[in-house]
Amino acid sequence: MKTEITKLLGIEYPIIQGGMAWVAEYHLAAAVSNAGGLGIIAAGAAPAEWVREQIREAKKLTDKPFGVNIMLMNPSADEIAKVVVEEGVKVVTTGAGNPEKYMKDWKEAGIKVIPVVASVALAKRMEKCGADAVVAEGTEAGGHIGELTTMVLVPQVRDAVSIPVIAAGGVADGRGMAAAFMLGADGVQIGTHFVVTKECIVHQNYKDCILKAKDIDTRVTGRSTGHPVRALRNNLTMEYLKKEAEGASAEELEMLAAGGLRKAVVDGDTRTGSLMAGQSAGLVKEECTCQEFIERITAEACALMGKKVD
Ligand code: TUI
Repeated sequence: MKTEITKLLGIEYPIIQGGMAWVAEYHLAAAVSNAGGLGIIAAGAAPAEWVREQIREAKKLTDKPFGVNIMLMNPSADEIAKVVVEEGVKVVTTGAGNPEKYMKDWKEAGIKVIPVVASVALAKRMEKCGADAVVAEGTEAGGHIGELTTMVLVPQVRDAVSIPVIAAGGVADGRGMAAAFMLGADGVQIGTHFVVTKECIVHQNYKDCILKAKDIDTRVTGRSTGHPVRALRNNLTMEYLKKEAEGASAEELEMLAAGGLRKAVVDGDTRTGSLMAGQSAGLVKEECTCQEFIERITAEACALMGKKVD
């Protein structure tokens, strides 16, 4: 299936994997790239040397292109920005901020830069400073989110920029993928469904929670601090929302959530861990390999669009 995104990145399917902190390590990234998508290692809040190690491990498992996601609130973002250049990473995606100050170095190194944006203004700014494409991520997504839905964000970003657009937030099957193309996207970024793939190393309890989730089972915490995060409803999100309603300070809220993602991913603590997931969790029905998932969703999308997979 050829689109501007498969051409830009030299991949087989226009599917990139979301840069999910703790979840998206080298096993998942290599599996997605080997299956013909673009796998991504998420730096999350990790130190730069961890990221370097992950890149080296991924290279042992795949000779296909893969990317690194840099979460710009990470205090080590400056160092990680250098590591991706030193290690010859082909693609960088960024989240939770504006990557403008790194752009010159990355472009000089020949890196394809794809910022994740949640607004038209940032998409335009990213095009102006040399981004190769943007991910337009709607509020249906998991983790740190913006306000606009995928349905309204993607076509407005499409109209505002000439570079390729990748739709994210709410895509978990062929219908969502086909819809993304109808909205003007050239590809999709998928997070939540990749959490339940066989190659993903998260604790089985986390996968089971996504598989069991219904349409209304996510909650958004952190609106009061300006850092909204979507995760599956559990003891942590309920406690957090209660404290927010009571007017708790940012420090108190931070203490409550500290280490939550690690607890969910590594320890399988589904009560007090942060089970970040998008609203598409309700569409995720079974664990499968990355290859099975990518082939299925592409075939479904092509059937809906009346296209043959080539
Ligand atoms: O970055 C994400 N999703 C994430 S990052 C993350 S790590 C984390 N862990 C614990 C607490 C909080 C975060 C989990 N999920 N998605 C991409 C994304 N970027 N969504 C929204 C944005 C965004 C928002 C505002 C990008 C830029 C922005 O403003 C930039 C500016 O300066 O104008």
